Amino acid sequence: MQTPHRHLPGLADWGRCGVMGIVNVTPDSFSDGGLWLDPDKAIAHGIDLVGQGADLVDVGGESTRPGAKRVTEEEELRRVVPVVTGLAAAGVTVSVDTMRAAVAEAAVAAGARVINDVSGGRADANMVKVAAETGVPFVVMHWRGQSTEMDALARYEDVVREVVAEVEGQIEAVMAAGVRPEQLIVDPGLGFAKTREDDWALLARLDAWNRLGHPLLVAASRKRFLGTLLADAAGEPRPARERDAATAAVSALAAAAGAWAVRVHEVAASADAVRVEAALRAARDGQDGQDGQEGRDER
Ligand code: PMM
Repeated sequence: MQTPHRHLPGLADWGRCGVMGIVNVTPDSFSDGGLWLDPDKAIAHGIDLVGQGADLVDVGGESTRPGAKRVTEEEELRRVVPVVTGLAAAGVTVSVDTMRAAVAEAAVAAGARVINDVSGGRADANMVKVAAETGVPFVVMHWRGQSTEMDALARYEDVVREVVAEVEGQIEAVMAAGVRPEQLIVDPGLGFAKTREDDWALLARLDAWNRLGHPLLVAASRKRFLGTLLADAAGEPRPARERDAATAAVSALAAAAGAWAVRVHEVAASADAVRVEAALRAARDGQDGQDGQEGRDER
């Protein structure tokens, strides 16, 4: 089991797997597109997620669902910055979900404390510089290409080995450009250039990330591999918003595998799940300690 390295610059140590609540300020995200386009609604939703147990809130202004077209930088800035500003002013720990350096930079200036780049610095050549200069935690997710092409890029011989190795290579690249190792968070990128089988294989082997020694973020929430798993008798995938119980189950399992945080749309159930896992972990550790004590008494 991974012992998560939880000390990321500028972030609290939650003492358990964290919960990152999602606020997509987009018209077209696959499960919540259009719900939070209005900045006031988005801010209220982010605050609500914290009330439900989120440790931080991930604000994104561009959908990355398979096939999605890119928005312009101006539009992304217009969506993201007021929401980051409002949430940060309310005391919320904010992460910005963007592939654009200018958006990341503006969001950090507005109070964001994490840059969550699904391309891990590959989509925009200036991103790594912004990550290095701001010094905030930086998510390096496994990514092979933009949403319009990613389904065609899901070709692997050994998905776990290749995904970990590709992220490792990207970590070396971002560190060579000045990002410090303690800033880095890794993420398998479930659903990004992955088949359903690939997603399950990656989830089954979260321990494979231990070797890299960076905190692990797991973002399974409402993704299509869960929809397919829970398909009805006619084979119709379960609708996205009815995948939250399955998402919470993944949250408990990811926490047990030592994940640093899970990224979810519906926070309450995952917040409970990670607390259950933390209690089990503490009981197990306590038990271990007691066993040791008994052993000493016997001697
Ligand atoms: N997935 C989505 C968006 N952002 N960020 C990280 N770090 N990892 C992910 O897997 C990830 C992400 C797509 O889901 P959404 O459209 O529901 O936000």
